[in-house]
Amino acid sequence: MFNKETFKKSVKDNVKTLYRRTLEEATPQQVFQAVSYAVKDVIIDDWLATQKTYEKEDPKTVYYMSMEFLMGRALGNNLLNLMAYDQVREALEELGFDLNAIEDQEPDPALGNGGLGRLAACFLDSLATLGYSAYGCGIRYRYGMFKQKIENGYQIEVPDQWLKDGYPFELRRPEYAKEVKFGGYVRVEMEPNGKMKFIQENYQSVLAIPFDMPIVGYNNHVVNTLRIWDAEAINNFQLDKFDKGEYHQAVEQENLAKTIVEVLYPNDNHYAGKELRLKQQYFFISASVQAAIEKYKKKHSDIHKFYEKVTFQLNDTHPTVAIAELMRILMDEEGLEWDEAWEVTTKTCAYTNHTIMAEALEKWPIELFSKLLPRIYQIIEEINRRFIMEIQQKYPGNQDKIKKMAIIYDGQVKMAHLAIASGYSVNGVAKLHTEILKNQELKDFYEMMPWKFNNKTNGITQRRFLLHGNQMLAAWVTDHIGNEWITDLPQISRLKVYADDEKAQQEFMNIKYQNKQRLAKYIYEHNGIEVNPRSIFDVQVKRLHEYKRQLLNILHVMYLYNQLKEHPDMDFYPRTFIFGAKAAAGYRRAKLTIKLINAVADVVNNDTSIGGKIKVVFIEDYRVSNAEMIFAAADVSEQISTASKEASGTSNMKFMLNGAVTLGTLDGANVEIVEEVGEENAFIFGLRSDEVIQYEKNGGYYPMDIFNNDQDIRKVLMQLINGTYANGDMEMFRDIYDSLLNTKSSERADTYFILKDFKPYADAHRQVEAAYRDEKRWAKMAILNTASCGKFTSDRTIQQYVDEIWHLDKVQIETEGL
Ligand code: 4GP
Repeated sequence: MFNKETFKKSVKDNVKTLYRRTLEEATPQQVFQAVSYAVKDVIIDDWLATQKTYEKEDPKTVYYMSMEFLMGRALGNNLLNLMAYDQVREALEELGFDLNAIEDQEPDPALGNGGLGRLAACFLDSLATLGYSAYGCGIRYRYGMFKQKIENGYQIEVPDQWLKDGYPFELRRPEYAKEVKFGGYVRVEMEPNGKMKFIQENYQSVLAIPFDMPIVGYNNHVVNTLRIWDAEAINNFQLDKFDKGEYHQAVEQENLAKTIVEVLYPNDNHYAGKELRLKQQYFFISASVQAAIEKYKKKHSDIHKFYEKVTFQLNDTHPTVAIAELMRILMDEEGLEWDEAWEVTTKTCAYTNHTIMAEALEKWPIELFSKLLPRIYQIIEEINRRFIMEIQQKYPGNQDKIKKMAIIYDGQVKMAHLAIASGYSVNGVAKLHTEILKNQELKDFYEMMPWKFNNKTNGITQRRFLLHGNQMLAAWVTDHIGNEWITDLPQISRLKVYADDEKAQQEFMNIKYQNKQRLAKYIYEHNGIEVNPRSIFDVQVKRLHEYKRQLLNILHVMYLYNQLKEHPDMDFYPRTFIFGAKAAAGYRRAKLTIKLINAVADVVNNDTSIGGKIKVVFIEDYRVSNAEMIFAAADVSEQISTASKEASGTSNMKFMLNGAVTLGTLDGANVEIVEEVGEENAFIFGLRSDEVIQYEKNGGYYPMDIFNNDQDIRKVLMQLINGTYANGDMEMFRDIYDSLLNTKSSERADTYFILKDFKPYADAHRQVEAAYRDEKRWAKMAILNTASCGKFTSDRTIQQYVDEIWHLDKVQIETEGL
């Protein structure tokens, strides 16, 4: 139980033991550490109680395997979930500190890129809050997602040294270390009983050391574990190796350990094909699978029933080697026959697909794969052989099916095919996405095994993105409908009765205004740009990717600016266009788009002739912590991906929760958002997914027609190559211009249908402006958005995974006696 006085004492003691300082002498970072250790103390009791309960009740456990967990800061969130936020704030005030300022000292653990990694974090929060036994399994990257600096308008990547001061919420668990082996060859031995034994020899290995982070459930004493693996050399410079002349091997092992967990690959929706990445994948998977089996065996003697107590959810294809690793351990270490091991494996592993972008599909060259993971490769070959036989049986003589579905084909190992052939469930992340998987991308697989396919529309945790991120609105919601929404978001629909209530409208919009002021202050402090909190805050924050079409957004800003210059007296409601986005370090065009946004910002923001009616802001280093503040302050949520390309999107849900109105295409979960809130409370434009797919089948469209016939668009595009936004440099943005019009390259012109959707987008913006001018209408729309987002809680998503895929048992924690 939380006790204020004990807590204060614990903070003081921590500063003393950690830093040999008094509280008065401590730096802000040291105070943060001391406070966090005091909070961890409180958590540990529940953590122990949870593990005790799990041991006693032996519930089925999900291992959520993911290369990425984009957790965001833990301190504030943990306090809220422990129901101790207010008391700790008071305790700290009494000690002379401001909790918000202390929270700001925490580095953002950014062990993920974007959507898929943040989804994993929301899922862990929901699993704990709903009372399910779960582990997150991942990698303790020494450097997470890079920090973004903007210099001269360009993105600069700066290493994210999140561990430099030590991270107080993690716990090193060397007693659970596991060895992971790479390379060498497989020797086959015949055992006396005639069984073949496969032995990996001459390999290099590393020691995987788990670090556990507590995942605190909301007000229920459940504390689950995020287990991220660090690597250490197995035998630090063995002297006998020197003697035997194996110096080289010893150093190599040491290097392998150092490099393997060094850094997160900063790609979103994109596969880079690097050997080190495959090493990372096998590293954390092998350690996690070994740990899961070891834990199971502590309580159970029959490994054939492993799947009754354990399930592995593979977060995209990155953890797919888990399938072969489980087969390997079951056969080579537990002595199961192939068929027995296959039965266990195929009842244990399930796969989530997060993207249909072709460039994101993982395909490993056989040579690289088989060298690095010789035994795993053998097993995949055998899975493939048997799978092809199945295909042949079902479609006799149909070579085309084999070509399209084989796991190994054309010299490559196709990880998605392995996951589908071997998993018991394949799910997409929004209705539309799942339909596209079934009818287009994975059609052949769906036809062959329809029962595996299912949809789990994504969700987000309202505890971080409303209760923590927007405390004023959270309090207002609770005042009106009570606090059940915190664990039962559909209750928020009870706000609907206030949608027409003038007082409620004013209060709601006043909170929005205060949140806009807070963001305006942040922008002023970080960008030196003054923005008007009375203007429409129109926001697009997400990874920078061509399919997400930040380019469409900024081209539209250029168009509006032209309009304003041509018609200085036009009626124009002031607009602030806010962007936040990291581009993968090697993604040239995405980085150039960032430059373009900043270049437009420079010109527009400094043009006094338009009287500040348009402002453009690029928020540096978009990440979970500033996202919470940005969502709270948004009026308009830009969700403008080319229809069919965004699997779900989750920022759309975070905006909606905070009362922003969606301006978007019918893509991903936008479709379901509109279903919930009603078309009249969103602004939908542009090509539909089936239209996009049809164009793509026909080789695209001819954007030059639009360029030739639409003077507004023509003018905007010409400004890319006449130096308007580049101090006269006509080449700076030519690549962008070319990508939209030029057919000379192998690339299709305007792959993402930006010009095609431009005018409908501009029209939708006009509707947004008109709606915003009508204050009551807007307030009503905003309230209805918040009130209609009940479906989009990750609690609902997780409950569906539990009911329809995992079948976990719900647990209640007994805290008596602690
Ligand atoms: C993302 C999808 O792009 C996004 O639509 C979805 O909401 C998110 O996963 C969670 O399901 N994909 C990735 C990726 O992050 O790297 O493929």
